[in-house]
Amino acid sequence: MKLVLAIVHSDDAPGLLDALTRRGHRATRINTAGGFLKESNATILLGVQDDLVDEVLGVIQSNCQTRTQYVNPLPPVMEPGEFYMPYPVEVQIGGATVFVMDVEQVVPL
Ligand code: 2BA
Repeated sequence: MKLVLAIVHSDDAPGLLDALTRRGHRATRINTAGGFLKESNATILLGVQDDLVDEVLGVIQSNCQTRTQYVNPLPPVMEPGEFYMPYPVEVQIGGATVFVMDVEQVVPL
């Protein structure tokens, strides 16, 4: 068994969970936030049989869009008299960031 951990955009999470559960996959959503943008995202956890991992990855891929966002970078450390003109930087977010890990044991207590 594998643990699939997918970090997705909050707007994509409800549709993704519907698509996964419709196909009989079990999933848990945790509301999380990105370390860089500090914006809400969602982390979806799935315990998946090895032969179903590719199917799950396909469902994630078809339900999660890539987005472009502009952020203002943190200003650099300035010396007195120096001038800094901030300008927005484009970042590409997701589809999804997915980690697939081996599961040693599942213990339903
Ligand atoms: P954030 O950390 O808020 O990052 C949002 C997007 O900002 C990233 O999109 C990436 O395009 C950009 N970005 C992140 N760190 C950057 C940096 N140091 N310099 C320049 N640009 C940077 P994604 O790569 O698609 O990541 C989306 C979200 O997935 C991330 O939100 C974070 O919550 C999670 N994530 C991505 N890679 C991760 C990793 N290796 N470990 C843990 N979480 C990760």
